[in-house]
Amino acid sequence: MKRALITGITGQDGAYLAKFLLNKGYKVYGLMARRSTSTTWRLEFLGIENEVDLIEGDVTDLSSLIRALKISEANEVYNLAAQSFVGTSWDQPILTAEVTGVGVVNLLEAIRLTDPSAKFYQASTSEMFGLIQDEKQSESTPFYPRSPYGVAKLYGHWITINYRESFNIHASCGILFNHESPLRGIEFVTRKVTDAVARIKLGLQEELHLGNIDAKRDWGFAGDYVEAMWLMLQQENADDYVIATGETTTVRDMCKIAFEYVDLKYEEYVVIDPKFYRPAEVEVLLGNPAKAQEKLSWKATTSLKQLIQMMVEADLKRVKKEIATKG
Ligand code: NAP
Ligand code: F7E
Repeated sequence: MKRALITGITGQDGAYLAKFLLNKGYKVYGLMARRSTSTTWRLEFLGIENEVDLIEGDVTDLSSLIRALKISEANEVYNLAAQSFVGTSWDQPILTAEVTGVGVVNLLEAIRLTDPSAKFYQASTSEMFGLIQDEKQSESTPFYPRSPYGVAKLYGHWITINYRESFNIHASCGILFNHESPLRGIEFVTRKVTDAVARIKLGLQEELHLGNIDAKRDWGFAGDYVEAMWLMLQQENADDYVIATGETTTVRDMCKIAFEYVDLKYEEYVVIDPKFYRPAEVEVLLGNPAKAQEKLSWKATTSLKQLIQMMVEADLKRVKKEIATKG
């Protein structure tokens, strides 16, 4: 039986990846940071909270990573842990550097010290392209990060490549473009919109305050993207891959899809609020996933419309439940 260790197992991707690996017959371990309240709601949503082994630890604490690797004896290590919200990275740049950047080298060092034959996946990001240097971003596009988060991820990206080249560790980076789901954190724009659509439709909210709705993103479904992570670690040689849909849409048009699904017009509810503008914006992202398609036979299969509808449906269900519970 193959054994996997997932850092960030309580996050959106961690939960979907855990479910995916369990379905493949893996023994799944998850590194879980200690918080004062429970963080397992996503694992519960997917019905796998009792099927994974959770090990307490933090990517900023090398000793906890060594302990987690020793307990799990993992053949595959997926590093998904991060301070992943771009907006917060300007308010907590040092924490972001320590968790999202230095956390990566901590885990790579822990692998070197325990079992260097373990395969490693690093969650790199399209945020590293930032101020884009090619119209369609691929593995050869130069990076130009625009946020402390993007800068921290760039360190994680290059240190992963460096450990592959220096120590022959099977370490791959997935440069994933935005991917969403009903398990997306509420602060990210898609989920903020689908939650608001549900609340407005059910009479609990009147307006939706947003920032730059002209920004464009290449949005896919997280459930599709975790398969690409696994595929990377099944290759004979480690490498880096862009994972994207190859289509880009404005926040405005994404809103339109969400509101229209419940027969509402976004123009009547969206209020532009400067509070949500960022000190430096990534205006447009559009990925070229040709390499992943050719080498991994991977392709995104969920359209943005299907994704947003799935998210609105899930939020309608949640909000109805909330109303019923409150009486
Ligand atoms: P997420 O929902 O924000 O999950 C982040 C996870 O990291 C959570 O489980 C969180 O634990 C954990 N974490 C935070 N600080 C930690 C620490 N110091 N030690 C250990 N664990 C810690 O993110 P996601 O959307 O699933 O994304 C997964 C990874 O892919 C992240 O690295 C993200 O930066 C990257 N990525 C995401 C996207 C995207 O569009 N979703 C695109 C490209 C790359 P708590 O639950 O306790 O907070
Ligand atoms: O913003 C604009 C905002 O926060 C998308 C993370 O998973 O993907 C994610 O980062 C766009 C930006 O995601 C609001 O300015 C407008 O242009 O949903 P987001 P992100 O910043 O693209 C990358 C690939 C990651 O790696 C990250 O971890 O939407 N926008 N108005 C808004 N964004 C938010 N959050 N809230 C607004 O009110």
